Amino acid sequence: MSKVISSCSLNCWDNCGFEVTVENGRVVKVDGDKNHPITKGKICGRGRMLETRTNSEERLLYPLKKENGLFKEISWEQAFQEIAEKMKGIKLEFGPLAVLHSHDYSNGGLLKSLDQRFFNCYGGVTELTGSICWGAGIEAQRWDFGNSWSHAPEDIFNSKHVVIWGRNVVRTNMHLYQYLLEVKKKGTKIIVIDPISNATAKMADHYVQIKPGMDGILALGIIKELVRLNLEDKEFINGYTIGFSDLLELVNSITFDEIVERTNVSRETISLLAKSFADRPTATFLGLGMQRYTNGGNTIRLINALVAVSGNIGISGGGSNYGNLQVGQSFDYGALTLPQKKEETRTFTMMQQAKGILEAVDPKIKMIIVTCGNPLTQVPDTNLVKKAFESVDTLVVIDQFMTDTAVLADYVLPTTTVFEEEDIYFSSMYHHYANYGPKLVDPPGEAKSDLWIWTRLAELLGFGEDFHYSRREFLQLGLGYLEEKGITLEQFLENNHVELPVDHVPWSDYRFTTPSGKFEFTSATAFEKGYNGKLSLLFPEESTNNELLEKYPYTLLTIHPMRSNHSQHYHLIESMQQIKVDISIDIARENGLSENDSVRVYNDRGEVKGIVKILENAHPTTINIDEGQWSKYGGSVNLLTPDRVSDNGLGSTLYDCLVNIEKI
Ligand SMILES: Nc1nc2c(c(=O)[nH]1)N[C@H]1C(S)=C(S)[C@@H](COP(=O)(O)OP(=O)(O)OC[C@H]3O[C@@H](n4cnc5c(=O)[nH]c(N)nc54)[C@H](O)[C@@H]3O)O[C@H]1N2
Ligand SMILES: Nc1nc2c(c(=O)[nH]1)N[C@H]1C(S)=C(S)[C@@H](COP(=O)(O)OP(=O)(O)OC[C@H]3O[C@@H](n4cnc5c(=O)[nH]c(N)nc54)[C@H](O)[C@@H]3O)O[C@H]1N2
Ligand code: SF4
Ligand SMILES: [Mo]
Repeated sequence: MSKVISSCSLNCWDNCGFEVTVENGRVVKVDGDKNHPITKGKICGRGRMLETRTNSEERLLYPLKKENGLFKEISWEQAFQEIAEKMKGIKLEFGPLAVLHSHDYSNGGLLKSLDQRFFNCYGGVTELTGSICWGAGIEAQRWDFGNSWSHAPEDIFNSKHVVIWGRNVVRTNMHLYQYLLEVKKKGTKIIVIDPISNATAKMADHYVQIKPGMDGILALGIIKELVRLNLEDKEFINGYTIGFSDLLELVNSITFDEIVERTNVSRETISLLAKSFADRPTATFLGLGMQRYTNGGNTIRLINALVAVSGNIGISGGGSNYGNLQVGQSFDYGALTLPQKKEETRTFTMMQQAKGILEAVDPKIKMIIVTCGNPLTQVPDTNLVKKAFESVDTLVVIDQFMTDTAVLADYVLPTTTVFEEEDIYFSSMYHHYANYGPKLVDPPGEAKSDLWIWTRLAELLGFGEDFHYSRREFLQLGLGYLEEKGITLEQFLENNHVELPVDHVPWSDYRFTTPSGKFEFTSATAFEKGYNGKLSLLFPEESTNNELLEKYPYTLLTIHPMRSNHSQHYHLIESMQQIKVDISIDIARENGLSENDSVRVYNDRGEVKGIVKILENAHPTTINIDEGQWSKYGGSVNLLTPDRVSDNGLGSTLYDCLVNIEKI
């Protein structure tokens, strides 16, 4: 028996260090690495269950080919010959863009990006842009600051106030929760802004219940109050920003009464929030909740504007903390993915990949290859996604399990889990430590790593030399400029985790990477992209549409499940294999519903059925169904969600979704 330090691979804020027990060539237990500086030995059930995922009887063990509607096992040799043959033919007849690479980011390994190397060397396929996850917010940060960078986790000890805005910390970011518990003890005031009084709200000093999608209007209200009280940071505004007069114009275009009506947040609370922001330093931790609306980009920008006006940018204990892209930006993706090899490009947005597939001409999509993603469950408007993925000649899915997407495939290729391959893991969401994960056990059956699959296919397609590197050589390529800063692969092997050289307090020199070099209330980048660049009054699309509201009066949130990472754990936890429909007390009363009643939730896009759970304290119009459910257990909730893109073009509008409910 041995205990080895490794890493979580799941797409999560926390990127935990693991201590994995291996016995007789088998992973038997996953615990936390007590020496990890941020995650300190604590991990969640999803991480622990990577043991169950690895040892599961349901793992895919052999390459599969669908014939007459049934899967049959084939050899790797046959799978590669047939797939390579098709890829050659498609390239010759239609060009490489007739292949679509559909993916998400379910594994945080550095070498997972080698799929892009493969597709670039093939000639450049149709790729996905934007992000269902956080695209609207990332684009907002780029417009305002020039980049999306966060403060180091420990900087929270310098904050007088901490605002958790649309982030479900207890569920999704457990180590931030640990920090909240610590700073609360020493007197830091914690504010949670969320339509649902979640577990984080319960420990907060103030819980602010907001109408879904109205956070930008609330931020504007707080700015209005700061200005009224003469509490804005004039030095920062005058010295280091542009566009403040545009913002003031917007502030003056709306009354406090209208703000209260739109947000359902009281005038007193707006005043309290203004005073908390002015009593610096105040740290704002933005989640992804309020940017998954049609107005999501503008919402995040208005919150940034509030953080700027209150003088909380570039100071220790402050910040508008969203994604921490400086983590991923530390690595040399160019060296790994070889973008210069691309001969042609075409992009679909991640949200509207289904429309992209169905509407593509010149060339049409002939083949889709899916890696690190499960679009049939995770991408909005499932019925349309299904139609699109069924419409192509060849669908290849690389996965560990027979997911809803894999079920539709013509070829399913079985791949490894985190403990069966060596990699370096990081998350560009929160802290800036990257973890080394060694290969601990052999994969079951004939499952092979994604890299092995790309390498064999590359050989058959004539660019094998681009893959003639060992994993360690690839890791070294990815470390790129880090080696110049003294960070080497050897350090990862010796220390298990390495601190990346990033700013702990971003923008402390007030030199922003925007076109003007200043914080931009009015964005030149946006203007260059064809938007007007000004902050504006924007509202969610569906919940402000009166005609739609008559048919579908409730807002459906589809937040992340506690015990599963998206779709990755449902099939392993029996108690999760039923849809739970969380409803506000008001909706229960209006519809005569009680706990455990069976209900149907529906709109024009689809319906799902589930069992009622009544939320103790939620905005009166709110329903929630956790995302990620498999179709065999009644999912996916994306049967109901819209595929509209966010206002800045790159995010999703998953929570901008009206539904109705009825007892069945
Ligand atoms: N347990 C678990 N943890 C995870 C994941 C998982 O699947 N399971 N996934 C990981 C990934 S990929 C991501 S992106 C992160 C996401 O982590 P979070 O940012 O926490 O994302 P959500 O689950 O969408 O929850 C967001 C919160 O926003 C609230 N919300 C919804 N609409 C609004 C609104 O209009 N205004 C405000 N103020 N709040 C709103 C919801 O009620 C919820 O409390 O979690 C990561 N961690
Ligand atoms: N309604 C609704 N939909 C959502 C969300 C929401 O809040 N509400 N959240 C969105 C967000 S934030 C995100 S990030 C996405 C996540 O969407 P996805 O990333 O598609 O979801 P996952 O279920 O995490 O993983 C997808 C698949 O990757 C496989 N996989 C894991 N590791 C590997 C690997 O190493 N190689 C390969 N080839 N496959 C692997 C898993 O087995 C799984 O089947 O979902 C989005 N969809
Ligand atoms: S899922 Fe997140 S919190 Fe859980 S072990 Fe993995 S990185 Fe840590
Ligand atoms: Mo995500």
